[in-house]
Amino acid sequence: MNKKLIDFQQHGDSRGQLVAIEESVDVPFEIKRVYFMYDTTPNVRRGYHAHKDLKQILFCVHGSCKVHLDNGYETEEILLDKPYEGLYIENDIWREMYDFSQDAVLMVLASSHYNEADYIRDYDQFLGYKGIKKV
Ligand code: T46
Repeated sequence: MNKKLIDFQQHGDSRGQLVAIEESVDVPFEIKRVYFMYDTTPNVRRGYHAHKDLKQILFCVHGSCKVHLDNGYETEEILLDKPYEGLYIENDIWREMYDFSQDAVLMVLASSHYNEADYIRDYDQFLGYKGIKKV
């Protein structure tokens, strides 16, 4: 699976924690976009798509959520519950986000501007795009 969990440095002292993220230093791409989601409806599942050309790092900066990843051959469930931990995902991975805690804030750093044409929102198309035959 083309993904990595990255622990970013925490600059903690008696006042609390601070995490700094610098483009091309801590993050292996140019940061073109930042978005975040919060107030997620209970039991909601989001995502249900893959990207053709996008690198992203997902942080649950508050609360927790899970991410289902699927590269067409194998799946993984990742728990994000630490504000300093980032889930780096590259192209061609189907993702779904779920089990959001009520207070969850999921923040994403992305390597490109928003482009709907980069999304593959149909699972069978995703398998076809990857050249995987359905059994
Ligand atoms: C991803 C996962 C982790 C914008 O206008 N600009 C943006 O940058 C984004 C991300 C979304 N939108 C609009 C498009 C939709 O009308 O916001 C609405 C919700 O987006 P979407 O249904 O794609 O959200 P999720 O949570 O299913 O997926 C998002 C990202 O879209 C996606 O790239 O990898 O989070």
